[in-house]
Amino acid sequence: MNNNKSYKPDWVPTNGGKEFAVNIKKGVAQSTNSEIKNISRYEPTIDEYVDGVLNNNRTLLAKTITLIESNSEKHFKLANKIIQKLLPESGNSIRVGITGVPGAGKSTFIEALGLYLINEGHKVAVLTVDPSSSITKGSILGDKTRMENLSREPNCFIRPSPSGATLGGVTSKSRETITVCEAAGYDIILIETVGVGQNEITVRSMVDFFLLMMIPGAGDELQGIKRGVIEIADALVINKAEGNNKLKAELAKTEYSNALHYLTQNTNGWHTPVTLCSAINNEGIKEVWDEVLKFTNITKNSGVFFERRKQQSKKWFNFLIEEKLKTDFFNNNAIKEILPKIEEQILENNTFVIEAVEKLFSNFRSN
Ligand SMILES: Nc1nc2c(ncn2[C@@H]2O[C@H](COP(=O)(O)OP(=O)(O)OP(=O)(O)O)[C@@H](O)[C@H]2O)c(=O)[nH]1
Ligand SMILES: [Mg+2]
Repeated sequence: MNNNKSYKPDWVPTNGGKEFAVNIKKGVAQSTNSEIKNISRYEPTIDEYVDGVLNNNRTLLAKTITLIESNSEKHFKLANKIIQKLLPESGNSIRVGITGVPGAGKSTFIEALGLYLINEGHKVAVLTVDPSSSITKGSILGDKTRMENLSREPNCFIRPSPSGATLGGVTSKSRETITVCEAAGYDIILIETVGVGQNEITVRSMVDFFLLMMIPGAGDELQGIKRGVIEIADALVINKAEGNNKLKAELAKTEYSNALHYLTQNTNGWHTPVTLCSAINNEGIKEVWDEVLKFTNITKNSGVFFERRKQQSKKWFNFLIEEKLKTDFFNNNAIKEILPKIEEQILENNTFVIEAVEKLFSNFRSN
């Protein structure tokens, strides 16, 4: 075949004239460059992942978190091996949880705080915990978690929660994600969660300091704030305290400060403060952080800080055992086969529930 850009097909007689107008254009040959092929399929080794995270290679950091968030067994095992190697390098951070009703200004506040902290020489990782619950019907934070100025900072890493995750799922993923970010050198971890359902409790169980963001003027009921949430907070921050709102914010501050005298404090040796801020105007941000620093100073000196982390690890351990038991049980072949039948029997009132459970477990144990 000739090498010209266009040529006559084979069936055209060699001495064929212009009546054979057909010409074939040579297309672009498929790339045989094995290097290019390998790049797209390239799967880093465990050590490459580990070194990448430790050197804050953002691509490998993001890839590691993707492995953690994956539901595939293969990825899960790989992620575990990576985390195991990263564990000794983790733990050196202040973990702060931020909750509040949708629209309170959490993301705006995190952006302002993040920029302030980076300016102070810190490295900041921002995670969001936003499970698709039956109440929120999917992601509330979703696209809104942009934090555009902050996301441009080289010393900031923002990771929105995995989409479609359940609360239990988000919990397990977020904890591991914190570990990985700490190993990558992020010394401040900010976790945004929306004040719905069990989220606050979940996030409380993985942070050192828990901040409840509120807005002035709306009653507690309107803000969906239950007393229980105030009791697990280490600081109350009233946002949007500017202009016409300022006076209302001051009033709210007095009310909450008074109320806090009658409530159980969340952390031993720490009196939950109430502060004002205007995240959009960058006001009151440093004051909030000063409280966090005061808190870590006091609790580290008293040992409460470290004791809490220990207790959190213990609870986490128990939680994972429960999760594993559940997974093993429902993935067991015998259970998978017999469960629908027993459910049917229960619906038809053919068996007692307690008896059905016994039957299931004896099948589970013998398999
Ligand atoms: N006036 C005023 N508006 C603010 C302030 N902080 C945030 N906002 C506005 O409030 C709206 C909600 O802010 P977000 O930061 O997205 O609130 P959020 O709590 O993260 O909301 P969700 O992620 O949906 O739960 C936006 O329009 C912000 O511009 C503030 O200090 N003052
Ligand atoms: Mg937000």
